[in-house]
Amino acid sequence: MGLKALDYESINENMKKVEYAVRGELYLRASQLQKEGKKIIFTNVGNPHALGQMPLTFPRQVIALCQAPFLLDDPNVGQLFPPDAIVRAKHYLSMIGGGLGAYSDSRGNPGVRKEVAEFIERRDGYPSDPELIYLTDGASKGVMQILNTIIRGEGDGILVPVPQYPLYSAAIALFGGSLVPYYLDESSNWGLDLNDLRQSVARARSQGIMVKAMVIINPGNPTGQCLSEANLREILNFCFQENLALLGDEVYQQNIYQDERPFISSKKVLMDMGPPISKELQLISFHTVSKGYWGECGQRGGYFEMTNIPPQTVDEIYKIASISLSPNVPAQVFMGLMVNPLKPGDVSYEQYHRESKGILDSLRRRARIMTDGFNSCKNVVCNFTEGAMYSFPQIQLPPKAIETAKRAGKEADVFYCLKLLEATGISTVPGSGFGQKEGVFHLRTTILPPEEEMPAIMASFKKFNDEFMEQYA
Ligand code: DCS
Repeated sequence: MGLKALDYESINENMKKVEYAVRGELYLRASQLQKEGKKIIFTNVGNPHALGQMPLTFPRQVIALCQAPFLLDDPNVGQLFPPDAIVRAKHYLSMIGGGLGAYSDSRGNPGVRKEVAEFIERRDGYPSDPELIYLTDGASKGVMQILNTIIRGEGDGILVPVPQYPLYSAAIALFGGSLVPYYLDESSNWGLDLNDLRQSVARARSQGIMVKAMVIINPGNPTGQCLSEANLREILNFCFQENLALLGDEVYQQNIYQDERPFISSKKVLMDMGPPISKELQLISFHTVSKGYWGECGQRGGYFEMTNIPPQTVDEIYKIASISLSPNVPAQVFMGLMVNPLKPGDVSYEQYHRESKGILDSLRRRARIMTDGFNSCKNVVCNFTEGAMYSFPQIQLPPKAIETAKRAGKEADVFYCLKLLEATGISTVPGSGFGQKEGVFHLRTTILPPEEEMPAIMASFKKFNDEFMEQYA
């Protein structure tokens, strides 16, 4: 008898090529240790609520009312919910029609898409068309939809930063395309070197790959850098010259921990540049409710905005989205609330402002504690986390450690991270999961553990690291 359809030997080969380190060997071992009763600090995923961050009160009040609309008819509703939450819940319920239990349009609810467009207009100072905004189940689904649209086969290349968030490498592998790496320069705070970029494109073309698009992650994951306006301009010009679409992953746009370079969107820089580029360059920008001070990862809300994409392509993307019927509807309400937040004077504004500022201020302090902590360790150097949610220190492993790892059949950074996990319970992701230059090692940790626990975590890291470095000196 021949192979069955779902026998391992006969399944989609592209699936087997996919690697996703954020939930890889380290994570599995950490879960195992946790089951055995060890206290694990899960800093492998940017999942704020899992590490104790409290949800913002106001959006949860609104969503609670949307989920249980009969509460709105309860005479006591005003004792449990503030008036602005009640008004907002009624607003979404009337906009959504069938309530949260009904499928929406496959692009998302038109009213929420209009709120997203208004947010983009306020942010960038340029018009945004709700018809070109699609709501998605987290930014991940949007990224996958777009990569699926671009990639026809192995001959299609996507420029991806290294280090990168492995959603990109994984999705490109799954769709059977070619990842074309460009390296971020650690010594210039993970800046982007245009010459290196040009060489990457030339090399790929000489191998017969048609480079079609470039991904940027701003602020960076895992690298934490914030791109300057000048840098974005260079990138856009480069894409224009090389005829590449730009995929702007801007999910960390609220997560900024320095004041010199406030977040500026690719869309705004593109529009500022004026024609012809502003009318021609194809840009897709992604956003989510999972990050920022929301951190509502489990709700799975996201959107992408399409700029200069031909209507026929927009329709094809719609058609494919329709196969999944509808993005999460509760998440669409979260997205509406995120892009259309409370204003000064609203009854719940003060609390909302206090909560969101509290989270961002604390993240800023944690970014500092973490970077300084890493830089105080032997053989560890770390760029400051300017944005996003991660630290990505370089671990300068001694040759003896690299040798020992090799004998154990492990990448050296995996070896180090496993030892760290066993000794301290700190669960990180080895740099090899994101890509790094040959012979250079890193780990990624989130800056999300509770602030009051941070000094102890860093002290325990330092103790482990410095002993490790002694041992393998
Ligand atoms: N883009 C980037 C750069 C991300 O870091 C993430 C999530 C996403 C997109 C997708 O997020 P959502 O699908 O939730 O909107 N970051 C992962 C990470 O590195 N740790 O946690 C999740």
